[in-house]
Amino acid sequence: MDDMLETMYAAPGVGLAAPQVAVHKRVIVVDTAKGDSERSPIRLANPEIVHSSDDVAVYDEGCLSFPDQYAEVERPTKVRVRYISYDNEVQEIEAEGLLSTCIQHEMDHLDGKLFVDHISMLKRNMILRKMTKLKKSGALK
Ligand code: GNR
Ligand code: NI
Repeated sequence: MDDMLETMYAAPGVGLAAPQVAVHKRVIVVDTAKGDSERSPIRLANPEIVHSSDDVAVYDEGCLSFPDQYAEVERPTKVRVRYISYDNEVQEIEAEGLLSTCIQHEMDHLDGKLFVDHISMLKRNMILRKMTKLKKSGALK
């Protein structure tokens, strides 16, 4: 799990899900602390959303799985998430803002979903075409 944190900080990213690094576990890590302030990672195993707000917020999301591609994604503003903590305790966290967006984005990865699954087909195809081009040009693996 600490390898996941290092990968996330190195990226750099504000979140990482185990499947992104070929680990087949329902584990995500997030750290939405800004800039060079102290690291404040949260490690969540088996995260479950126990409540989502009815109101939604739009965030310009990126993903390590789609380098340099961004799109506005609408998600519930607040979520209450139950998870197993690093010390094996059942815990709940109430998240809003970037943390909320990030946890929902990472939880999607656990189910093989990506942020492009939340946007219009037109925008998704634009991003997928750009990715194909980048791959052909050899800029990406
Ligand atoms: O680093 C990341 N930034 C980000 C910005 C807005 C919404 C979601 C994210 S998560 C992303 C890292 C990543 O792709 N994790 O899966
Ligand atoms: Ni991602």
